[in-house]
Amino acid sequence: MVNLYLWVLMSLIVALDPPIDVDERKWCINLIDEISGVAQGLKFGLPLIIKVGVKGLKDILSTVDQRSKLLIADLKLADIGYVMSLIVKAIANTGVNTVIAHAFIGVKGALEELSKVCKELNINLVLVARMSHPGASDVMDKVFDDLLRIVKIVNAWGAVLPATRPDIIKIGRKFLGSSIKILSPGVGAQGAKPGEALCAGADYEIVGRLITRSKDPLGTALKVINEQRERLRSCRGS
Ligand code: BMP
Repeated sequence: MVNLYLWVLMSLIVALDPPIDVDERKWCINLIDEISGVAQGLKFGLPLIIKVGVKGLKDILSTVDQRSKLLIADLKLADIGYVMSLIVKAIANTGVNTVIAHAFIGVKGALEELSKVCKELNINLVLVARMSHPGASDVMDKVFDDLLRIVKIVNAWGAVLPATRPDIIKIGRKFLGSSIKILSPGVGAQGAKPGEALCAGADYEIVGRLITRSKDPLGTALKVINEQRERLRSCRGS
């Protein structure tokens, strides 16, 4: 088996969603400085991007020294293809290499166009197929097969599936095969334990508040990695 430790080291994505009452630029740069050595990816969402803008995001990303990392703009795009393409083009020169859009908007006139633009810009496209909060069952569960089908038709680089529902990750992995990455949020603050999503077939676990709101973000990130490794060891054997 591939070295479990190395594999786990490549599985943590930290979600940087600054609280409302901080200097978000400083907050992000300090956290990146502290944890980026142990995180394979950093996810920047709308709470940050709305506040600092595209230029601010570019400044923040210029402090990340390893370009091999996943630098994700979590835009949760859900619009017509023309508008989503404008948004991705506007953010492309910040240094992000991955964007997130919703699968439910469908292919024609929307995701097919977005996917083409992402390919031209060398940006990974990740589609949300099922969210991590309890209310995702109101609609998303009813159309989950369709959402997975869309991820496959678009040939997205990755899919978001919930760490809070390992059963759903297992179904997603079976349907999507091994070439589409699975990114799983919901670890820590939303209740999933580190490693549970990896055991169910995810490639990455997205962790936000558990790490970013901790008094010791690096120590907590290392604990998460350790717990991921322990859980993987017991679910897969080492
Ligand atoms: P936290 O670990 O603090 O709960 O953060 C989870 C992150 O993952 C947030 O940035 C959120 O936007 C994102 N996310 C989620 O929680 N559930 C989803 O289904 C999709 C997400 O992108």
